[in-house]
Amino acid sequence: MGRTGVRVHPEVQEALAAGRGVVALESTIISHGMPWPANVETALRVEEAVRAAGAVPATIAVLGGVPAVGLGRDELERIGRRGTAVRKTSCRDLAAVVAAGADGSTTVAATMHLAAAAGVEVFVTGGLGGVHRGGESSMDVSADLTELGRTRGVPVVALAADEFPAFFTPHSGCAAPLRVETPEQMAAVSLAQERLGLRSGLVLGVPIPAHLAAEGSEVEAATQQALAEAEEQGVHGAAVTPFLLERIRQLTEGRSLAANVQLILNNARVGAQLAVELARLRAEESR
Ligand code: PSU
Ligand code: MN
Repeated sequence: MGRTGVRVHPEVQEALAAGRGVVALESTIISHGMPWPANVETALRVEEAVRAAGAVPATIAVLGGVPAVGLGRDELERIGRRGTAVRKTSCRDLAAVVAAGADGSTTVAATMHLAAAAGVEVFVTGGLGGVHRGGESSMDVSADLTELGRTRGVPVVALAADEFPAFFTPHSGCAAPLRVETPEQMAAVSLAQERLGLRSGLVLGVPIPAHLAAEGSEVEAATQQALAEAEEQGVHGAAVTPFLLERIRQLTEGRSLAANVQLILNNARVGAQLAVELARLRAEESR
C-alpha cells in the first residue's frame, strides 16, 4: 500500500510499471446497478472484454476501509452478493467509509479520484451520474460532474456521432461539442490535452449499439412511470438511480438490464482500445 493509502492489485501495479493500458471500472454499478448474480457475471465479463482488447482491468471499491484498485474474484463476489447493503460511496462518503473500516462501492466520482491517485488514466462506466429530471428544483447534481470538472472546461466528445448519446438510446437531442471517429483518435486528444497542461478530465460518450437501442417507446414509458413512483415514495438523492434502474428492469421484464449489460461491454471494449493506444503513444514518445 502506497503513501496514498490505496491498495493497488499486483497485476495492475505491474501493468502500470510496464506502461501497459489499464482501465479502471466502478463498483456502484455492481452493488446498486444490477441484481445478483447478473451483477457479478457482468463485472467479470466486462473485465474479460478489457483483457481481450489488450488492457488490464482495475475494478475499484473500498474493502474493509481500504481503497482497492483491482479486485480479486472473491472481492468482486463479496460486493456483488451484499448488493445494496454495501455503502454507495461517492467522493463525499469516501473518508467516512475508510475511517469506519467499512466496505464501499465507489461511484464514478470516487472511482475516478482513486484511479487518478493510483495513476490509472482511463475509466469506463455504463452511465455517468448527472442532473436528475427536475434538478432545477431538487438541486440533485451528481458529484460525478464536479469531480470531472475539478479543473474547468471538460472536453465532451462523442464517438462517431454528432449527438451526445443518452443511456438507452443514442439520441439525447443534445449536440456533442466534439466528435472523434475512433478510440485511437480519442487517445491522441487525451495526450494533447495533457501536453497542453490542461488538467481536467475528458468525457467520451459511446452510443449504445444500434441493435440494442430502445427508441423512445418502451424504456421511456417505463422511465416515466418509475420517476413518478420515485416521487410518490419520496425517493431522493443517492437512492434515485438505483431505484430507477431496478424499477425499469421490472417494468421492461429484464429487457433494460440486458441492454445495460451489452452497452457496458461495448464501452469496456472502447475504453480498452483507448488505453492501449494511449500506452502505445507514450512508448513511442519515450523512444
Ligand atoms: N447510471 C447508471 N447506472 C449506474 C449509475 C449511474 O445508468 O450504476 C451509478 C454510477 O455509479 C454513478 C452513480 O457514478 O450512479 C451516480 O450516483 P449519484 O447520482 O448519487 O452521484
Ligand atoms: Mn443521482
